[in-house]
Amino acid sequence: MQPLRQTWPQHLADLYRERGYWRGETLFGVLRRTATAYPDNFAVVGTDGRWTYRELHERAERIARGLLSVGLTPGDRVVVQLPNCTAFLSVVFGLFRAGLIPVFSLPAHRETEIVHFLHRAEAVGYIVADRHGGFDYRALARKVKQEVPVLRHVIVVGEAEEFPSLDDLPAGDAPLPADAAPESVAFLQISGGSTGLSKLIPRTHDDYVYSFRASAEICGMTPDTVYMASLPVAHNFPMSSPGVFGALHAGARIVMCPSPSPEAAFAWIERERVTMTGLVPPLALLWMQAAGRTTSDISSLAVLQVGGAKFAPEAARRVTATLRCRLQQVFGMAEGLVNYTRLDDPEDLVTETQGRPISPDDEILIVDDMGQPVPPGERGLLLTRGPYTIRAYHNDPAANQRAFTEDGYYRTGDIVRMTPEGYLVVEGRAGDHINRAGEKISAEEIEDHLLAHPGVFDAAVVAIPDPYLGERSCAFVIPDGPKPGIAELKAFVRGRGLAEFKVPDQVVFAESFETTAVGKVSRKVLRQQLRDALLRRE
Ligand code: J2J
Repeated sequence: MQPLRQTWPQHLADLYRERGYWRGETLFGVLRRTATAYPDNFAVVGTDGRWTYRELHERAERIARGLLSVGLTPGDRVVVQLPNCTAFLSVVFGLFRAGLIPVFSLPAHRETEIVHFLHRAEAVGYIVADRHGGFDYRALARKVKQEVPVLRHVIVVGEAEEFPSLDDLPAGDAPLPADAAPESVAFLQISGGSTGLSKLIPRTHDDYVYSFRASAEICGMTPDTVYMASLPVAHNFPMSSPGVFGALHAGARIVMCPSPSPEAAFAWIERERVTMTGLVPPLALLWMQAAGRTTSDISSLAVLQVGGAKFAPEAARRVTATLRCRLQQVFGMAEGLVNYTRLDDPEDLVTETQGRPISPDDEILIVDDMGQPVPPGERGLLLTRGPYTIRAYHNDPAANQRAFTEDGYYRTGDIVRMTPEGYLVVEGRAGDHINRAGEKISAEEIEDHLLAHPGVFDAAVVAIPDPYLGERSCAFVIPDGPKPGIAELKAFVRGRGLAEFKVPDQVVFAESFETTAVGKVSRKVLRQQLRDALLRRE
């Protein structure tokens, strides 16, 4: 099995400890601490229950014992695919307590993605919900199990059918292992991925705990905060910026909202007196629209975070008037760096920038195509390194070569500029992915699926600006023989077992792709040309 590793140069690791960023606390240690400090406070509420900190802690320990007694062993990797529910936390903290390594996938992922995660992580376990959002995850688990024979343990939360169910795990009296080393990898997060399939991101206890502890401080979280996870909680934003983990650190209450639709979410806000939540820009627009005609009392909401994709300043300016709360912009990435506008920042900074980094030791470089720093205030590519930004992906030397500089900076692929106040403004992106309502889609991955269709000679997938989604995906297709139907092409991509958000929104047929005098143009240039031509026509 490929070892899990994430290493910073020794002198920096020493510095991060000396400055108090890395405090040697593990993820489970965070829950143990708050469960000791606030045993009777509610930790989490969702459609499947309401537990105090003491109960959550007990449940996590029970699950840890159960997982070890069915034969999982510390260090094993387990893909977790659960919707927003209280069990998400007991399962994930149970895994942490048992020294097992969660691999976080989203409810939208399907066979192709799950099989990829299982292979890449060499996972032997897969924990799923029974059903959610009209989809049966047990059926998915059956397919996946056939394709991945090394998958030994499928565990279902809810009605398990032929699988073992979470509730029926043996009580087990196996001793639980000692706490993990804080510098060890705690879990694998999934990258947005601009080339090919998603990469796996190893995050350590030390670095991740720092990122959400500092985030909780920046966002003023206290035991009185009621944080609602509106976006899928396995995503890095609602998990850690400051998200549910930040809320657990602060002893706050977590509301697991099963759907981000305004109707569902507003009802939860009223019922639980939610004070803070996070959204992607298209949802923020929907919520603003719905706020005028809702009968729910959402007056408890004090802070709305918006991130994952660029929030237009015009929309940002309307948040406070429509939702009667403060806006906080969040520009982050699962690889590490997270920027926030601060709660006491002047209006212009909050509406026009995407914030500044969490840490004084987040290093930011803005460079041109040659890797040279641009003059202050000019646009360039954002490179970063720091106390919670990874130095390497898991088991992917080619991606590591591309994504990190020799001196350890992560190439974010984002084009940004820095204001005189030191705040970042996201201006665009160099990488070829589509940021569809905060979901990142790799152009290359979808092109590969289209090329598998017998009626497709060539395909190029590009991002097209979209008033609602921010960006939508458009596939340019050169047919091989008679044109396939658009619906058929979409069904074909869907049939390859992909998350629905990856199915092209638009398909445009072309006779050929332009080539330059030199010969075949690069994919990158081609995608740019196609996008520009389409936008000129529209
Ligand atoms: C423009 N682009 C943004 C923003 C992310 C907090 C918040 C978001 C994520 C996330 C996260 C943006 N404006 N406000 O992990 O902890 C785009 C950038 C970035 C990429 C990362 C968190 N906020 N983006 O979105 O790993 O292109 O993380 O590099 O999914 O989203 O995507 P992801």
